[in-house]
Amino acid sequence: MAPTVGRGAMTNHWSDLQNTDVALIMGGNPAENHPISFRWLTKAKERGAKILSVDPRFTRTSSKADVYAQLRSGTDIAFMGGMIKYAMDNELYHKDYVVNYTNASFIVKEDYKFDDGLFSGYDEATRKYDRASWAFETNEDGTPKEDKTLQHPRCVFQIMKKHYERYDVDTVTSVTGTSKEDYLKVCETFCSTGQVGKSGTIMYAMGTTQHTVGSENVRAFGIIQLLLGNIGLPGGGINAMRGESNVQGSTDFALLYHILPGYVGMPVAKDQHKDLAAYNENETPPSGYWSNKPKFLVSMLKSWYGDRATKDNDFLYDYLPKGNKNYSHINLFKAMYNGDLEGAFLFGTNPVVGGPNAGKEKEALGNLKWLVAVDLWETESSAFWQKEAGSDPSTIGTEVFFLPAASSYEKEGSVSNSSRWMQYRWKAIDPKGQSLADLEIINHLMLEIKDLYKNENTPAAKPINALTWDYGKDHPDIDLVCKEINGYDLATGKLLPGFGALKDDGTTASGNWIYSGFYPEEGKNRSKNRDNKDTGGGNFLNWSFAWPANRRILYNRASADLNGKPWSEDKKVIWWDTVQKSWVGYDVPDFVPTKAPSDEGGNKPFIMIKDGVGGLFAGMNEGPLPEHYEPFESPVANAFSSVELNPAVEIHEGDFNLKGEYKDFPIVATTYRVSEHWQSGSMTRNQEWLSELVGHMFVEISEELAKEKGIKNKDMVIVSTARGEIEAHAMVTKRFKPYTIQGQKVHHIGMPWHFGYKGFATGDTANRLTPHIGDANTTIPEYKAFLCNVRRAD
Ligand SMILES: Nc1nc2c(c(=O)[nH]1)N[C@H]1C(S)=C(S)[C@@H](COP(=O)(O)OP(=O)(O)OC[C@H]3O[C@@H](n4cnc5c(=O)[nH]c(N)nc54)[C@H](O)[C@@H]3O)O[C@H]1N2
Ligand SMILES: Nc1nc2c(c(=O)[nH]1)N[C@H]1C(S)=C(S)[C@@H](COP(=O)(O)OP(=O)(O)OC[C@H]3O[C@@H](n4cnc5c(=O)[nH]c(N)nc54)[C@H](O)[C@@H]3O)O[C@H]1N2
Ligand SMILES: [Mo]
Repeated sequence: MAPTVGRGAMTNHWSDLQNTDVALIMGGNPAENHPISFRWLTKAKERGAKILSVDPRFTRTSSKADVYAQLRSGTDIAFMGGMIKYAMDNELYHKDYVVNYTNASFIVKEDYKFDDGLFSGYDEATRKYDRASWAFETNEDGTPKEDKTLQHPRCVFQIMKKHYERYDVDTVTSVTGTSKEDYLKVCETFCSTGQVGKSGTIMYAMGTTQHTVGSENVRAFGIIQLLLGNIGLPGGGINAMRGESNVQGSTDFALLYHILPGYVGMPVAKDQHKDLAAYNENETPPSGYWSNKPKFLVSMLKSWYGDRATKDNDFLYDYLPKGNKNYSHINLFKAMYNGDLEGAFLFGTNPVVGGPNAGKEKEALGNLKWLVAVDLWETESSAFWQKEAGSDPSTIGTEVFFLPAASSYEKEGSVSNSSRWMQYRWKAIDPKGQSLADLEIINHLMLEIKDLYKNENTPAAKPINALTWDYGKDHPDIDLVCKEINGYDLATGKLLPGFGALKDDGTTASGNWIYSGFYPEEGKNRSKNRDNKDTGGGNFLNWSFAWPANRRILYNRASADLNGKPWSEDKKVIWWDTVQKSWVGYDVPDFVPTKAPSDEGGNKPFIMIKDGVGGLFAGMNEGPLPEHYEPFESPVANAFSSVELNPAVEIHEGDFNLKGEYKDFPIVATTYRVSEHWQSGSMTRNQEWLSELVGHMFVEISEELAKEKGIKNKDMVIVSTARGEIEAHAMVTKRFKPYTIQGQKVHHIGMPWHFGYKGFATGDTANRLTPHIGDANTTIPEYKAFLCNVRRAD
């Protein structure tokens, strides 16, 4: 795992937003997409806090902001790189925090180089980096060499300073298209939170991540927050506003292809992961909390395979799928398109509307032999073969099965929100017709599969036969599932008190270590906790269960100084109590509670990270420091180097991902959400009242572009890209403005992606336009920046 701060979750939490002094909202539009956040931001504003909105389009969030800064889609690293430089040049960073709680003082190896957009170790043929030269020089005991004065030319601080020298205000704003005045106002206001006694939060979502540089966008946030000393403090942090109601829970439970539950890495490498011993040796860091990883993995295997998993058989580690393939959405659909997949389950997903280059993804579905759709409605995806969908059913051989699913109100279970809170929800009404809860569907399915394979001894059958699956035959008992996730002491049969009790010898079981402790032997399922009393500092410790260990603010040890005293009275969370000899305060300490500041490692607050400090310099697939690259399709050449596209991005060539050139497609386009619709629209375009509120597909066009093209408000227009064309109503608006980018006028448009042909509110699908290319670390598609053209539809 990359030693970064802030994962795909909030480091802090929704109600903590009330504690902030400045909220930088960049790459997200919470007023419309996460409206509850404004309950807390409004409280912060009443205390005098400032809101900054950085978005290519003036949104409802921007309308509530003190400063709005416009930027061209896909240029956030330029924007943040300039802010990092601003903070360093003007010495606005929190010096004590930077020196002691980050790797600013670490000495980087002599071989490290950065030259014209490329870091040392790049292999052009594979588009991959060898990271060896990005390592730190080490002392004899293996710890990094340091220069606490931050003067050494190869210390991280100086390397960063040099790296961002090129990100001066003129260059940055010529790339982003932001007015210099707005840009400086944002930098000045946000960097004011580097002062002791102040804290600033960064709130982001898909405007940040849906780029070929999405992960590095988040890294740039990490760097500025570490420089300003904002990580671990109330009102601080990096706060990923998650999307689907349970997307947090589903990633926690390994919906992503490259992880096991609780963010334990999948075994992928042939040699390093060939058996449990090899995996443990290569994947267990010598220090930091991840040094417990073998306990998490073995306990997970015990929960899957029960008594069949023994020390002698490596706890059946061998049954975990292995292989170094990228099974992201983009790659799965490419495989489907190429005919490499026989069948697929669409479990609550509608890719014909929501997938990148959706026209091609629709074609790809036609290459399947069978497709199972589990959904509340028949969607554009499960009905992709119909004439109505523009298909010729006589040419499609895919057999489609539809399983009606129960909606969230018709079943019980938990969802985990962005704050990492696991909240139980109870059933309100019985499911309609034949629809079943997903858990029921999975249970039936798994029992059938086990029955099918029970007499087989093939490699595919073995893990299925070994799996313990005993939640009940007709109706699974959800309480048993909850308890399995929490985990048991197998010797006593008692529920575990938390992940601290997990062992790697096969005597404990837990389905997901980060949730261990939510259902202890004493007391009840803590995700059902509903005490809405503020237990101090804006935390509500008795409302739901927050992973890990009911902790609300991650890295909260960093809110106190080297001696364990809060940096300021206003921003205290936990502190060292010299009488009780323990960390106490408003939150569950993100630290060993009895480890004194003077103990070995007692002032290393980032316990998940090997070195115990925040990573300003940290290895990602495209380098140790965020560097600006242009999107896959861009209107200008990269002003920072001669490397145009993120050099570590996997390029998908062929007709699945045609690339548009500036001469044909000179306009920058982005896609986003509206309050009135939800995602691919199945949930909202099937509701009359929401359909009436936003009834048609539309595209937002600036007054200037409308004038140039002779387009009036409500005219039908055609938006085209190298991938396809769609028709939409023009919404001529002041919310977009043309940019001046490197001296050249560039138009920018935007549109929602909620539409399809089903339901009451129908319209063309924006994703027929979007490219099929993803970020270099996560492969999230670049939905937010591409090139198009616009013309009247007559
Ligand atoms: N009503 C409603 N709420 C939702 C959803 C919904 O469909 N409807 N979906 C949910 C889901 S799954 C998710 S993931 C979240 C998404 O939440 P958000 O990320 O807030 O959603 P978007 O509207 O896609 O994008 C946010 C903003 O990013 C801006 N943007 C585009 N490109 C860039 C860029 O390069 N840089 C910057 N700084 N900004 C850019 C867009 O103009 C847009 O205003 O919302 C969730 N909430
Ligand atoms: N251009 C563009 N495209 C995007 C984005 C963007 O910003 N721009 N955002 C992307 C993002 S962030 C996301 S999350 C994806 C979402 O993409 P999808 O997940 O494909 O879209 P949804 O509409 O959320 O699909 C959910 C489906 O689940 C069904 N459903 C609802 N509740 C249940 C249930 O309890 N059980 C089952 N089985 N089904 C249920 C709904 O009816 C719906 O059809 O889209 C992505 N696509
Ligand atoms: Mo999402």
